[in-house]
Amino acid sequence: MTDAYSLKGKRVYVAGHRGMVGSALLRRLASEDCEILTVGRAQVDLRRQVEVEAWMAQAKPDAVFVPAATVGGILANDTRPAEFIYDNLMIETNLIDAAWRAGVEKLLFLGSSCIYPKMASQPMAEDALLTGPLEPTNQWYAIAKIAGIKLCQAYRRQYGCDFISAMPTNLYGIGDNFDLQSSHVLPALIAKMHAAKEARASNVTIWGTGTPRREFLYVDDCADALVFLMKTYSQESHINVGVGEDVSIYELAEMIRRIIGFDGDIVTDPDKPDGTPRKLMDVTRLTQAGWKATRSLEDGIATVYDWYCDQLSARQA
Ligand code: GFB
Repeated sequence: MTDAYSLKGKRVYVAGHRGMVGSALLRRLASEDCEILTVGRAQVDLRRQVEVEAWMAQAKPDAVFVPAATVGGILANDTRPAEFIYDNLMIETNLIDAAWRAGVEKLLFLGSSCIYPKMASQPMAEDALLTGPLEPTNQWYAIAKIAGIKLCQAYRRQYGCDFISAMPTNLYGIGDNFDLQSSHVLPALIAKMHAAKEARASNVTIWGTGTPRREFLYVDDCADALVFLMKTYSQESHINVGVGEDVSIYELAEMIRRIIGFDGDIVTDPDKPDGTPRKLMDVTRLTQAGWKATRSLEDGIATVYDWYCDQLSARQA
């Protein structure tokens, strides 16, 4: 941790403000004394260099958060590799280069825990990067996110830009994607169990063996960590953002079943991919810097479930 960077009076651009993380950043930044800048996809497609360059040159932000990305769960990653590699490489390259050209003072790039090797020793510390082969289902996304880290490092070295990277663990929260084909496991299991409860079904099927372990961070905790890092972190190495605790997918399913009040069985489907066996973050550096997550997984799931039910009711009204 080095020099403090103040957001006071700054023009802060959140790229990807309609996404789950971007929306949480807007909520968190509302309590900072700064001017928040956003631009919609209809006006600027972040995959198009000319559009990003023109907007950045005219908007002249002081600080930039880059949560913008094409994201999805294991099946989406596995079946749409071109989108995951192309969109993410373009989005981050355009934003980072345009930020340098526009004289942005500080930029925070957001990656993912899937940058680490499939069989990385656990918990995964920052220096596990590029020490082994990636998980095949999400290598496309991982390669793009690794390139993002390297872009920040390269612009820091060659041009002296204060560009940093944060690697969050699996995120969840309000505003998540609940589409069963493209979502991550947590919203998928909420949607499946809720539907099963409504239909009085006897069981719910979860993909894979249920044995992989995942760590889950509530998105508003993540946004708080990102603002903390924007203000306090200024190093070439990326930094992990997580809680440092994980659960098996089966345990997650049991927790969601209990919170939703579904009393049927949980059935596994080993024909579906498990992905990485375990992705536990080593959050020593973040903890030592003075940041810790506050929301428990149970509490977070209950909050998301309430929000999900409200959305369903609003749609039916
Ligand atoms: O959340 P998820 O899709 O992504 O899956 P990853 C996590 C685990 O949950 C896998 C299992 O072992 C899945 O097989 N799972 C069980 C399910 N039931 C379901 C279900 O109904 N839907 C889904 N989606 N999974 C992603 C990467 O990996 O995580 C991305 O592909 C990114 O690139 C993201 O890094 C954070 O944790 O396996």
